[in-house]
Amino acid sequence: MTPEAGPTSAHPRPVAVVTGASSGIGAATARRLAAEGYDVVAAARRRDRLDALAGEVEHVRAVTLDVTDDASVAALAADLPDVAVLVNNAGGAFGMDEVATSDVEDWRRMYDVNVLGSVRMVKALLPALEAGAGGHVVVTGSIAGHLVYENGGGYTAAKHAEAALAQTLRLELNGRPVRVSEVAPGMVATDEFSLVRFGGDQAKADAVYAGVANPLTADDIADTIAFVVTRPAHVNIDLLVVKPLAQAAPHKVHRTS
Ligand code: 8X3
Repeated sequence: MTPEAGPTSAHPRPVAVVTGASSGIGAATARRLAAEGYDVVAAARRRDRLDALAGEVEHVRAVTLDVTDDASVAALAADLPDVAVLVNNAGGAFGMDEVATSDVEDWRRMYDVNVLGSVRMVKALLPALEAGAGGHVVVTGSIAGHLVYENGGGYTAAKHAEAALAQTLRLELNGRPVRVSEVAPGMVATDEFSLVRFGGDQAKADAVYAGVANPLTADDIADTIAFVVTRPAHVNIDLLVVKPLAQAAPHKVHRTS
């Protein structure tokens, strides 16, 4: 399932599907997996961004996908009979509020895109992941899936559920040729994660990373995902938690100013 030699007509590139590939970690992962020898299906809602990525990077193709829509997921799966890697990366945080004042709709949206989006993709692609040489499901989780923090209830709950999904899937697929891994990043400075979380408030988004010498980048996480999927087929990395040196815990971040 890992590209071991250059692709030939007898050994075409294995397919990697990356959701949420229009920006941030997803886009970086699409680029990196193409460089690692995969034929990458870069999937997301924003087709213009995907087309730009596919136009720029060889072996990346754009597919419009909304992971919250059953029909959209089914349409993607219909064209993919053999998939080596599925990176369930689509997701995000909406809102930063105490439970008492939080918006239930934010909780619902976070559960839908982070958790149910991954469930839909796994259900739809499992036959393709079991085809050929077998496959690998990677969940882009978060430290928020393993710890909680004030004002993060809806997001930490969704990310805990994603971690539970990965663990459950690993149990249920035992004995079948599909690896299951979770990569759980801490603070990653991307263009959109915090901006979306704070509803477009750039000042609040910038404050998340203020004074932090070197937050992780999307490429750091793409590098980690590439490492996980390029291990030999019998090696299953269950979980990798990745934080910048400056971050000891979600709430314990060294800032120089
Ligand atoms: C992003 C990390 O600390 O904002 O998943 O929850 S955190």
